[in-house]
Amino acid sequence: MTSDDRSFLNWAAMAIAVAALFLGFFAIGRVGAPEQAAGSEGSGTASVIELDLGALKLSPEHIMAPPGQVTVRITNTDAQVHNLSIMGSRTPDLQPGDTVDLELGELAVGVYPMFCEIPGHNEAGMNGNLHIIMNAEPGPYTGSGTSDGAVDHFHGFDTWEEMQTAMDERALRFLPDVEAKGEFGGQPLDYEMVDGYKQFVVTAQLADWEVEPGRIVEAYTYNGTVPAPSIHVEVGDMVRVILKNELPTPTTIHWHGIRVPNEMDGVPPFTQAAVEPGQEFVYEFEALEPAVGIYHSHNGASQVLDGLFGTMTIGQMQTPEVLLDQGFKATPDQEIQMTLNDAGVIGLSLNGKSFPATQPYVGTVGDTVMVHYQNEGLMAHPMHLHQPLGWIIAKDGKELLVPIPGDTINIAPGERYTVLYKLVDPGVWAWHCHILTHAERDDGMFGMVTAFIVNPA
Ligand SMILES: [Cu+2]
Repeated sequence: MTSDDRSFLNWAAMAIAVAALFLGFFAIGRVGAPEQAAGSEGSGTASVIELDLGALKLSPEHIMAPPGQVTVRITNTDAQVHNLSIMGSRTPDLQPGDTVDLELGELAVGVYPMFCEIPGHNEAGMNGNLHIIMNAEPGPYTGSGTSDGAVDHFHGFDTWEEMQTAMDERALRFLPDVEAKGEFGGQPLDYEMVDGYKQFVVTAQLADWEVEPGRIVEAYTYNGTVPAPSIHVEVGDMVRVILKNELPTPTTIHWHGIRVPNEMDGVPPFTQAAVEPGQEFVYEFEALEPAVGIYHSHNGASQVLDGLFGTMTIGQMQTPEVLLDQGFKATPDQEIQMTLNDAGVIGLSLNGKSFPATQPYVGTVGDTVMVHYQNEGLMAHPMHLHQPLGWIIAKDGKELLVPIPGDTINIAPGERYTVLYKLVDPGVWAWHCHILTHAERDDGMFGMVTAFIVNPA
């Protein structure tokens, strides 16, 4: 069901074509490419900016600094606990009166969202942006890097040519840079047959995870990857999952969207005690019904957001008859799990990777592609694949009585949507969240963006 072989063969041919396509899309009006467009390298500037966490509000909401080393000095001036997340770096939870320095490392020109991760606080407006602007004075953002409040058409670049060059260069890192993407998570997890059970071993462990080239975070993982390895079984299988906890904190596994006995549901302290560091817990259940599910920690939101999530599917979803009549194949040419996240150390990401490190997908005109979207983040994300029309065939693993068309499909936290796409036209088709600030910054595409490369038949 994978297209690994074909996609591998296609790479050499496609890389050049893709580079040409992206250039074609973005190069209009491009003039000489100034070296300094990316901004930060070797600038040697170090900035410290002060920021207060007030009552569900950042003060100031927008701050700025020049490219280089950036530290934000954060004080909780409110009466309740807050924290702050920027670019996947996060403060600990700050008690009233606490001050902490959040070191962000070397930042290039761009706009970086920042928000409090305490549930509900971001939604209540506790967010803002860090603007990295050429020659800016560290401090509150004044709109242009100057103090006159003028509109910043070039987003901190001196000219539109420099801005466009930075955007193009960022986009072009996507495909030519396949080598730099590092490991992808979500690979199939092998099992052993033991006593009539399909027995899987899942080790909860800290691991360095490269979210995008050069941005390596200390993630909470199952078996070292984000997402965790994917578990697949058939209806009627007896399933045993041995959870080994090598984390510094207690954890559990909850089988989201999967029918299990109550004592296997992974919710401490109701159904089990939390599995302490160094301990094991054995989950056993019969796979009673088809499912498109998730397995994740149920012991603290941050464990999930920081990477403790993976997919678990039971059985095989069928192409509905009504879509066979429209040229969809009964058996999809490939099946893709696409897990969304937007917080924790992982941040805005598709399958644990942020553009340009996201995995490109490759197919051929005429292919039928089945995609299972799952959302493990804190916000809803309307996922949009350019060009092919998608048909939603299942919601939360249950087949719809009538498929619904959708080129943009909003997926709330915890939801799963199964969508069939028919690849109809060749090209490089962008595939991204349509909350535009989840997909593009002032210096180009980032976060929840990938592409489907469709080769001619
Ligand atoms: Cu989004």
